[in-house]
Amino acid sequence: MHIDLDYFFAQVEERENSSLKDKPVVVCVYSGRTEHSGAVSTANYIARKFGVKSGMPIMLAEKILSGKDAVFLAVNHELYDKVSDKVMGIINEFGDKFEQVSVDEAFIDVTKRLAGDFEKAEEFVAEVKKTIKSKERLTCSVGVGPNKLIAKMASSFKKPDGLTVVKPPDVKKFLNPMPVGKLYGIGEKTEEKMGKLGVKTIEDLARIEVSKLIEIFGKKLGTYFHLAANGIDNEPVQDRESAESLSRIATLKEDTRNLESMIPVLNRLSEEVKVRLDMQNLNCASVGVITVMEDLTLHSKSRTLDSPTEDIETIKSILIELLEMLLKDKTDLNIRRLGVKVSKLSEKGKQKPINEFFEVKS
Ligand code: DCP
Ligand code: CA
Ligand code: CA
Repeated sequence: MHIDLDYFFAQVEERENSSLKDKPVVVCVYSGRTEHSGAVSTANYIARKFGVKSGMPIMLAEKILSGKDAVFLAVNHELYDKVSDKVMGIINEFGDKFEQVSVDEAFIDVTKRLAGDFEKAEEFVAEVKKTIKSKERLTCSVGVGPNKLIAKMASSFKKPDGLTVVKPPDVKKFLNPMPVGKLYGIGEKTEEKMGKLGVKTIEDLARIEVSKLIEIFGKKLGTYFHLAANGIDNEPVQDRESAESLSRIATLKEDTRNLESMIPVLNRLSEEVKVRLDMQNLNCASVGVITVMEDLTLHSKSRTLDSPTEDIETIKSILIELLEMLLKDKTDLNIRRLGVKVSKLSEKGKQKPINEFFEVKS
């Protein structure tokens, strides 16, 4: 099952402020160069109806929505991260296995829970949606399929507040008519290249010999395209975030060098990170403090521990020490944003860090 929250940043803003309801809402990343420069992060479905899209210049969105009583807001990542954590906690409860893939989406493996019976999916999803709606007042779109690829494509099939169940015998019927650009992993450029080969739909792609695809796209991609177009995907739902680190960052009320005033912020961020560690049954062997100074330069300090810890008090006291050291190193600048990062993550009870595989051996 793949769950993706609808127009996430904008939906959270609507939830926080009921006066936004029924108006076009555009969430923006302002670059600061001029008052209107920057890009659209996302927009609610009312704004989308007029043609506003993620990534579009803010000025263009303003033009499209002029006279439409639209509301433009700056992104508030701290809020979205907090809401995301809550929703992910809920989703986690519904899965045999849980894998968060971005701020607003996750896979859960529900094979055991539903005893492999697709007939049970609809009712189960209704329960998931109802819980997210009642606890967090948000809607999401859900896809159910025999593997991650199909579930992911199914969740974007019907939005917002959608549900699409693709049973194993229907996989081909689901994929075949779609434009090849809808296949997960195929971007505009690849779609164009495929178009030139006469491949327009996923069915066209599925019919091409794998050897020919390998010739054109190389072994890894060629094989992937062949399998994906045929609905085959054997990637398991990874029972934790595949992240190598977890971090949280906050903007201080005012720029400061006062350690005492930053300690409560450090403590709060540590607790947020700790929730994430617990959710995934992880501990950490490295703790770090991150700072963004008033001149927007980034400075950090971290410490590797002798043995992994999950103890919040240990983490908090190390962070205070690190911040003190950092302040001594950088004597001239005020701190604007403060963050906490834990890494060298490992599953509790196991010794190996999960990122060991990726580490460059010297
Ligand atoms: N996002 C962004 N810039 C982009 C795409 C996305 O800042 N180019 C942010 C804002 C989105 C969030 O990530 O709210 C999640 O991205 P999605 O692609 O899932 O898009 P939405 O949730 O906004 O909309 P949808 O209802 O289509 O899922
Ligand atoms: Ca989304
Ligand atoms: Ca998403």
